[in-house]
Amino acid sequence: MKPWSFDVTLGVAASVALASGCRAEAAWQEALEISVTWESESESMSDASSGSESDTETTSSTEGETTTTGGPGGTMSESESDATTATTSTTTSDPTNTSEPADCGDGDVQPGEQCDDGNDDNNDECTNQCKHWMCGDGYVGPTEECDDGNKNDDDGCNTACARDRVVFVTSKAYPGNLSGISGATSACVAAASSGGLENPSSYLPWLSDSEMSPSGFFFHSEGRYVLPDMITVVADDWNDLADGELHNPIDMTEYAVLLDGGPVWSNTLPWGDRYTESEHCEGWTVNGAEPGRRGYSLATDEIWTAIEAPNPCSSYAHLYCFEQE
Ligand SMILES: [Ca+2]
Ligand SMILES: [Ca+2]
Ligand SMILES: [Ca+2]
Ligand SMILES: [Ca+2]
Repeated sequence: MKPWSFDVTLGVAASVALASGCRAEAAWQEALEISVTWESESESMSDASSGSESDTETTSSTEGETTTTGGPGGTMSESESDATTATTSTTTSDPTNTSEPADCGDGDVQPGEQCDDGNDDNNDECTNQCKHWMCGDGYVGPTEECDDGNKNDDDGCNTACARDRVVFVTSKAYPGNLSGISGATSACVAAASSGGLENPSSYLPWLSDSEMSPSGFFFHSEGRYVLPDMITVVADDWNDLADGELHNPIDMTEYAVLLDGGPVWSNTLPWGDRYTESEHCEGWTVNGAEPGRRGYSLATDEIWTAIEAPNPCSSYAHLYCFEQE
């Protein structure tokens, strides 16, 4: 660098040391160390710049260093230094420019990209930001039911990217002859359709016979189970539903009207397994004195699905209908 700069620095250091009036010796020592370091840096820079230059210029540079006051050598040295700096910065920025810049969407994975499928589809495994799909990114990925990009579990799309599903109790009551679980399914679908619910064909009845039970043939949702008002929460997810305690009773019909309490055919335990082997109105096909198990629509404990004693299949009861996938 410049001898005149060297002098100025020493001068400033000295002034500071004297003004402070303490530890002057240490300050001087520090100033000298700085100047020595600076000078050696200056020399190495000069060496580097002169390495590829002619002998004449090297001599000129040396002359500049030996001059302690400003002069042609100092000025020359400064201009050389600038040139070196300019060259250096150009040289260091060149590799960045020559390496391929990340171009999301070109189909090739470059540094800074997690993936690049080269398409405009945000709902596949690679988003248009060239990131792997994930729950919370605001795009509905391959196995996500929804993704609203927030941390709110109570807005219809939770942080597991699972949506709400509707459960209701039918407004109608039926005797035990439901034409089997398939007939009860038709009743649920018809009710959901009459109530104007979405996905009416996806509803299934909460019923067990000797062959099947909801724990086996129901979709086990990671999302909430809500009443048709889409507000009242019955359970946070399948596991919460199956733990024997509901947040709120399933007491709202497909028309989003509260049912003022009523029995509900089920023969099903809270966790979805069959309650008894035989008390299911013979597969929900008879309406005589045969026994059938029921629940009660205003209960939030296990009674919601499992009243202690059976009732004759000639009696009338409602159905719980659950939206599936
Ligand atoms: Ca790319
Ligand atoms: Ca994509
Ligand atoms: Ca997502
Ligand atoms: Ca949410």
